Amino acid sequence: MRLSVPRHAAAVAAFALAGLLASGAPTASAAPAAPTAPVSALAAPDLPLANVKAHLSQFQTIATSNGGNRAHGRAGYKASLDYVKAKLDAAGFTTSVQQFTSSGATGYNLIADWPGGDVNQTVMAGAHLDSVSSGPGINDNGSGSAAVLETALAVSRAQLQPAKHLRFGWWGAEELGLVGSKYYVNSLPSTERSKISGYLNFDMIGSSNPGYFVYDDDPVIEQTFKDYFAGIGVPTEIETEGDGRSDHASFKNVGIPVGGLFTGASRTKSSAQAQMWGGTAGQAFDRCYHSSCDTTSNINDTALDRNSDAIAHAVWTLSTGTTVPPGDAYETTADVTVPDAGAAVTSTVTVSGRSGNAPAALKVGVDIKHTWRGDLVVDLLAPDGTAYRLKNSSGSDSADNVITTYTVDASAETANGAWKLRVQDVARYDTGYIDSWKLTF
Ligand code: DTR
Ligand code: ZN
Ligand code: ZN
Ligand code: CA
Repeated sequence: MRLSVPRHAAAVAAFALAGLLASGAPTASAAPAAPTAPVSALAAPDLPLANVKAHLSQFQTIATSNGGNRAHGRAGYKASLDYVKAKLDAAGFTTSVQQFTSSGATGYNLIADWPGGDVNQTVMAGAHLDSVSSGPGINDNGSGSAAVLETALAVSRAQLQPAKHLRFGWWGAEELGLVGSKYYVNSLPSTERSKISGYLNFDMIGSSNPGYFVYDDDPVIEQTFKDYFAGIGVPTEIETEGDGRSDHASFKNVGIPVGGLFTGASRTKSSAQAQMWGGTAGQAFDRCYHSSCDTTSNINDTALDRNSDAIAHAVWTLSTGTTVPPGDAYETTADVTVPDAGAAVTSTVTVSGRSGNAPAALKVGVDIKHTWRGDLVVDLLAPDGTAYRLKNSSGSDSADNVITTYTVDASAETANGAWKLRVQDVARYDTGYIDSWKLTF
């Protein structure tokens, strides 16, 4: 825990000493010079699962406070939109609320534009924000709404300046028949529609018995998602029931390239799928689909985490025009606790199927949740044990978390093998854990 009073001199002295020792931490004799550590704008960040879940908690609270749902025409929907809009306004987006009428009630779409980029090539990502009237709609579709929101916030945190213009949308009244997204598309002059180079849709991406489905629509968008999941070693299937079943249909119907992700609804998981993905065969992917039990307890964290990161990957890749060649990202999202002022811990990513050595610009994306990050020393260990210092301790760096991408000259190392991230907390009173980390070749 952070001291309630400023660190006293003795502790500061001890800390500084520890810090100095740590900066000389034993590394392999062949340890090359510490790599530069620029933050790369090209590799998408790992979206913190905790942030996505915090949005879901807000949606749950809103539903609980408004008759148990977030449905079109009910107070819970507008409260959900106001929450999302406030986050985006604070993050520097240009937001607008579009009103429409459906079934005698006023509906709302929320559109958020990230300033900059070529508006003639607009990459759009969206999700429907409404639930059915019978429940809070946390998976359907708080999950998609929260992941798209966190992706937008990550764009702001990174101050991303992609070549293409980025736009995000949260749709009303999808459950009444794609009403909000249809209204948005039909209200766009054809000259504006032609500027949307692709629309990415996310509707149910955290199902409790998840499958990993990729829409089989635009091939470039589809491949971008497939590459991401291949890179983290997760097999995917083509979404076969998706046509017309969610908001991407509104865009597809006017000729805009579309794609998206889905973790399944009321259909049951087959034995083969359970073999592939885990979970329970013969049970629905989401047994609370359109039910009152679609609450924050109805979410599979791993599915939500992976799909959130896949969304960030696709938004970064499709808007910056850079693509990481297929299968070049290797990641782990397993949390590893870092003991306070204790021994170093490691988290392993196994690389296989590659040939030759690692690149001279190996990207090491880290997401370490830790208060007073100055306590931390971080190293990359190559398969042969060679250590590359990524971060030294620094008594004065009191900010929280290490969420960044380092670039390492790993050209002296063979690519295949078990790579490790080693983290040591060298000062007392603050604690944390490795949330995830990723190697991109
Ligand atoms: N219609 C969506 C859920 C849904 C069912 N099948 C698919 C396929 C692809 C995306 C979404 C869906 C809803 O109830 O919101
Ligand atoms: Zn639904
Ligand atoms: Zn839905
Ligand atoms: Ca994570």
